Formats: sequence, C-alpha cells, structure tokens
Amino acid sequence: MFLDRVKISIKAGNGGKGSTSFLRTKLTQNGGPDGGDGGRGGHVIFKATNDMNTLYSFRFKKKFVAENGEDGHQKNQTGRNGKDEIILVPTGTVLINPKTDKIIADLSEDGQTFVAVKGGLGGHGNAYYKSSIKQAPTFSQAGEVVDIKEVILELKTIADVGLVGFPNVGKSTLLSVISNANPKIANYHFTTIYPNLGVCEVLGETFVVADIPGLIEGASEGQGLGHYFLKHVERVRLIVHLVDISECEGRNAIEDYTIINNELAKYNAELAKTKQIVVFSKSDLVEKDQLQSKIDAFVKAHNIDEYMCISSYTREGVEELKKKVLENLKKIPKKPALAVEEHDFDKKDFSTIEIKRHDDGSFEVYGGRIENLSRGVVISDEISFAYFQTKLKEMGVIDMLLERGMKEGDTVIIKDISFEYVE
Ligand SMILES: Nc1nc2c(ncn2[C@@H]2O[C@H](COP(=O)(O)OP(=O)(O)OP(=O)(O)O)[C@@H](O)[C@H]2O)c(=O)[nH]1
Ligand SMILES: [Mg+2]
Repeated sequence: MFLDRVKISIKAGNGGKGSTSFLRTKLTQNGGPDGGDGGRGGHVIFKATNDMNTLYSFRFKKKFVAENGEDGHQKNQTGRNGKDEIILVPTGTVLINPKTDKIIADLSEDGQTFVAVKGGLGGHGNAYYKSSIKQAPTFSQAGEVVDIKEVILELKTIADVGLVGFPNVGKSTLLSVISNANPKIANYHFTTIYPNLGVCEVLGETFVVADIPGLIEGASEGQGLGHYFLKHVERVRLIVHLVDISECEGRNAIEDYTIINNELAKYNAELAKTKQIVVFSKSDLVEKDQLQSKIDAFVKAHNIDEYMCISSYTREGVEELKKKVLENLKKIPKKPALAVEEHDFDKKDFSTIEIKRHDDGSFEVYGGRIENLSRGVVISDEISFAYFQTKLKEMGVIDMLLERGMKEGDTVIIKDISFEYVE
C-alpha cells in the first residue's frame, strides 16, 4: 500500500510543575524554600530517512505525543526534561499547516531534522520566588501546557530523473533494466499504480530514477489515475519522456508527445519547463528502414534537438541513454528546497495583553503575557494570589481595565481564575 498524504496530530510535552518545599534537616526545622523547577517537556521532532519510501506507517498511528517534563523536587532539584518524540518520515516529506495550507518544512535531505513543536517550559519552584520581602514563598509555578497541533505530511519523492509517458510505453521496463528496482511490468494500461524508485549506476556514478503511473489525455481532469502522482516528479531535474515509436497500440507518437506535454503544463508550469530527453521506446518492434523515417518525422514536427532511441528488450541504446542522462544531470543544479512559511507551532507571543467585555458585564483578560503569569498562581494560596495582584498592577492590567470602565465589584476572569475587583 502506497500512502503519500496523511494528517496526523502532534503534541509536545507539557512542562513539569515547580516544587513547593522547605529545607528540613535534623538541625533545621524551618529552613528556606528549596523547591526545584519543573523539567521542560519533550519536543516533537521530524527526521527524514532514506530507509522509508512511503507514509504507510502513519496509516494506523496518527497521534504522536512527547513526554511531559518531570515535576521539580525538593532540595532545589530540577525535574528531568521530557523525552523528545522523534517522528521518522521518508526523505522528501513536506510538512503542511492544515490551517493555512502552506508548507512549513521540507525534509529533502537524509537525516535532516525539524523541530515542529517545542516542549512546554517547566514551572519555577518556590525557591525561585524567594526575595528579601518574601522569605518563604508557599507557591510554585505550574508547567507550561502545550496544545495538540495538526500537521499534514505529504511525500514529494526526491529523484534526479522522472520517467513520464502514456501507459504501456515501457517506463517500468526501462526502470527495471537501468536500475536495481523491480517494478511490476505487464501488457495492460496502469500496471504501475504508485511510483517506483530505482538507483541507476553508470561510469561509477549513481542517480535516482522515479517511474510513475502513465498519463493520458485529460489526466488534469482526473482521467486515468489523473495528475495525482506527478508530485513525485515535481522535484526531478530531468524528465525522460518515453514515446512508443512502434505505435504498436495504434497510437500516434507525434500526438502523444504533445498530449503529455499539455498535461504536464496543466499540472504545473514549472514542471513543464523541466529539461526533457525524448526517448523513443520499443525500437525492436519497428523495421530499421521505417524507424529512421518515423524519427525524422517526429523530430521535424516537434523541432527537438535531443532524443534517444532504445529497446529495453534488446538493450539497444540503453547504455547510451544512461550516459546521456548522467551527462545532462551534471549540468543541471539540484532544485532548491521548497519555500517554507514561518509557522507558529513553537512560537508564543509573550508580550500581548487583551481585554474582552462579556455580556454579563464581566471582564476577561487574556494574551501571552497573562498566560505566562497565570501559570504562577495558586488561587487558594493568599500569598500567591497577592503576588498575582501586585503583578497585574505592575503590568498595567488594572489601569487598562479601569480605562475600559471596570468598577468596584466587577468580575475579572483570567484563565480559570475569577475574582471581584476591590479598590
Ligand atoms: N517489444 C518490446 N516490448 C516492450 C519494451 N518495453 C516494454 N515492453 C512491453 O510493453 C508492455 C508495457 O511495459 P511497462 O514497462 O509495464 O509499461 P509502463 O509504461 O510502465 O506502463 P504503465 O505502468 O501501465 O503506465 C509490457 O508488456 C512490456 O513487456 C521494449 O523495449 N520492446
Ligand atoms: Mg509502469
């Protein structure tokens, strides 16, 4: 089963809680605060590998969760960081943000990694809050909670060469004779239903060839297997365009070439500009004297300057084709990685403070700066709550609320904390 697009959910680990604790030894009954900080949650990291070539493993496992950070301990011991969740994907996997449909990462090199979501920060232990005026803080901070995110994985195969052409022209047969691949070959259309990759060796060098399902007229409107698999040749540097010169299926080689090029252009203008080598296949089925005149007519009709004539059966022209491909590849630079958009998965804006007035007259305060502060509040703890109120004043939140018309007795809601304003 071939799978090249899948939506999964990922969640980085939450930060561990800071600890509230006081030093206790045989000699000290009421020592100072010694609650350590919580550990950081594990990150969610994607890693490309050449050992995979489909997204099949994501068919059944769609949820990935990194470990939470450990809570802080007494004696100023910081909790352990959560273990990262490393998700292996085939090289060529592109990560897409489903909310914007934009690409956020392109894992085009073997071993390349991408931190998609960072683990939550650990909360501070009570030792952190000790100051000259607050000798014995009885509160600590909760760990940062990280939301679940969704991400689409799409595989856009990385190959140097793409084999393109009508069904049954001999693409898979050619791949089987020039590379280590062992694709299915048969005398009917759409034998190939998903891409095959093969490594071709020539003159001591190698290149990767992708064989995709055949295209037909109207593929852009979904005829046959449609355009779907063209994404697997989108990134090739060279297209080997196979045309059955024997016309053994009653087709016309000159027309076939035009039809396929039109379909490529309809899919993606960039792909249509990719350099092509026209390869006339099944030459063994044509009488020698007819072959040249057929080729001449084709070359004239399309005004092409580079072509090869091969038979995968007799192997005629096959070695020359491999050399020609290598020669061309040396002149064509690798395609750059895809443009990616800045993504907000691991970014939090800790500077914002927003106020919303509800219909019942209550005020809600939210935003990154507030979220960060509210993690430190234990509402049942008087000192903690007093600290929170002082901070709200310092940050100008109370002034902002007064400007918005807050009066004595009005309810203020901040995250899961709600209190009445008292002047
Ligand atoms: N005589 C001859 N037959 C060939 C040659 N190459 C392929 N064939 C035959 O043509 C038929 C189609 O070959 P495939 O390689 O499966 O063709 P394809 O282009 O991959 O076809 P799809 O996967 O359906 O798009 C098979 O019966 C092959 O044996 C050739 O050079 N000479
Ligand atoms: Mg095939």
